[in-house]
Amino acid sequence: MSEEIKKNNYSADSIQALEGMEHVRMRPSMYIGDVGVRGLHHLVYEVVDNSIDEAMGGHCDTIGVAINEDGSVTVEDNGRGIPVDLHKKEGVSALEVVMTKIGAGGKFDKDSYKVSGGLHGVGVSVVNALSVHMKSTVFRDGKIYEQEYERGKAIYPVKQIGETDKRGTRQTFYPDNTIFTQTTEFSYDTLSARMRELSYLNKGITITFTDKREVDDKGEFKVEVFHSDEGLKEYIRYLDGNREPIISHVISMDHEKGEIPVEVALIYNTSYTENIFSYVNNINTHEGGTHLQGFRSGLTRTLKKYADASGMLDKLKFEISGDDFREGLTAIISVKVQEPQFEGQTKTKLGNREVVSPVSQAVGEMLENYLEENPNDARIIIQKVILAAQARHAAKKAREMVQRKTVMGGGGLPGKLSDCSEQDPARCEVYLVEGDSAGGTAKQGRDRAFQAILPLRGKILNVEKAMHHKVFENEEIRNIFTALGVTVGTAEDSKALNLEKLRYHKVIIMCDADVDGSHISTLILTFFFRFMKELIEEGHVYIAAPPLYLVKKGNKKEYAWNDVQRDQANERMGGSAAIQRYKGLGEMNAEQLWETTMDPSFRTLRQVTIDSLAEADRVFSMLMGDEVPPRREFIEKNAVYANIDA
Ligand code: 0RA
Repeated sequence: MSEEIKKNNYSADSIQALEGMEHVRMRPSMYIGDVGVRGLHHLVYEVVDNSIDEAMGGHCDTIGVAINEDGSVTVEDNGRGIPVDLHKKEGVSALEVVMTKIGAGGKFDKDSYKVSGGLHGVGVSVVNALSVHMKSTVFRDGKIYEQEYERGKAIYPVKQIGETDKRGTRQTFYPDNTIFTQTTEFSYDTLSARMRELSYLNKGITITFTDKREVDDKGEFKVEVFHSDEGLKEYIRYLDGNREPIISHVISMDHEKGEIPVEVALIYNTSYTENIFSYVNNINTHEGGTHLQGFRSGLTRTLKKYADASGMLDKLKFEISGDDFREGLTAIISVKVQEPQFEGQTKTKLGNREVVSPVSQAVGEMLENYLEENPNDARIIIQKVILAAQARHAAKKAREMVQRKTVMGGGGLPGKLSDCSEQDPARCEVYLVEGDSAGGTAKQGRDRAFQAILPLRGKILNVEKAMHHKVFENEEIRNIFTALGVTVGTAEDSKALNLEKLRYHKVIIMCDADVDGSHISTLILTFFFRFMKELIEEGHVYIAAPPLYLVKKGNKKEYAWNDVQRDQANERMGGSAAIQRYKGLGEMNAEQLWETTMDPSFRTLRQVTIDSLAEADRVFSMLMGDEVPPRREFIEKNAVYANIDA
């Protein structure tokens, strides 16, 4: 038994422990963020985190994660096993303390690598409290121990159930549907993406992910094995796999400087987008912070110094800005911080000042070495930076045009917009509709009090492949900006978006329910993702779901969104009903469009959310990039719904 556990006065705390667990059940959002889809998946991350910690401490190398047939989740590692010895004062095992006491998780191992992070690190007892049933199995000292819990309470003391030569910990939990009222169903894609991410962030560990809810044609479960020997270097290759690199290697480094482990990898590609993903203690810091600041300053300082010395900037008439060094850059930065201070709206911004300088120095050294050793690549990077500076000036002019129209233009709303009469943005919604004809139907069908319609002409510009000034020159895109009322950003920060003036709190993409329609939705989403990310992050973006079929017999009619619904409707009508397949929105009349897709009391909207920025970026770069075959296949299989929660 290690020191810390002895220090704690458990007997005095035993009643409090129960209160703590009750508190978790009363206010779950305080511990896991929310009780929706995100919070549900957070339970798995919490349990996996504990095994990752054991691995990072050098005590295990394999973690198994499984969604079981009954919908529960099992996480197993080959670590030392959570101690089960009896605590004299408390009269219960260390395992029971860990499982049933809030704030006990992992902390009792002083030598542990454990670093606590944001929402994570709340402890496995929180998962236990929010599960109808949980079972811990420990393989330790040649024996197998077990304990089970219901809604966080042990139902029997730890018992030995057998002998083994295995070592490790296995945790199985079944989330409580009275807490997670929306759903208790785990998403394969969400968990798989996170396990992949974790394997890149923690090189050397093998994570096996199995879904036992279904079997394939061969009667086998879906299994994925994630393992990365090269960590972030490989992660960059994975993320940028659909982009074309302009330099010969991924630039990377991995070292500890002044107590803070820093890992960085980056590459430059032919695109015009900047993609930097930052992590603290394996948590994606969406809002950036001091580590990102250190990264940027190290990158700018080193490249600028090299460029100045090279003489390549001599003829340049423009100042080069920080942004220019990051066009076509994909980078990942991962730091481990003992006591992270998380700030910002979503608590995903690192505040620790002491992180800036070590990261900046590490990045500087890494780049200096690379540029030195690869002069050809160095020249290519600097050329790209110069081009970016030139394009930025062109883009600035184009943007100012949009700005003038948006801010000053008096009757500056696009002519094609049919606005609503309501003034309060919180109650207003705008439908972005594919094509002028469907736009006309939507205009007739809508409730003009609060629903605005903006028809978009066919395919909008693919922003993934266009230079920024082209984006701002594009009429459809300008129409979207002006209709939404948001300003585009400033010279200092071209991507800073001002959402305060947003004229509609629901922005609804309405396209045909076919491959072309989903391609157009994807184009619009790509535009939002690259230029109005906050709009998605703040939950303003939705996808409308028009029906696929009208099933009609006599004066009975029903709509169907899939084949099963269609057949059921037909059966309800006694069979042989007339079935109309809608090939597009245009085939519906105004009344039908209203009652199926626009009437708030009946329609289903799919809110667009981003689980993982990195995965979303990869998917968009694939969907919109040059590699056609994977795109076709992906769109046909998933439409645009890969990153969308129903
Ligand atoms: C603290 C001490 C010891 C093991 C662990 C924590 C531990 C916790 C978890 C959580 C999931 N898997 C885990 N594996 C190990 C034991 C220290 C020792 O044996 O000396």
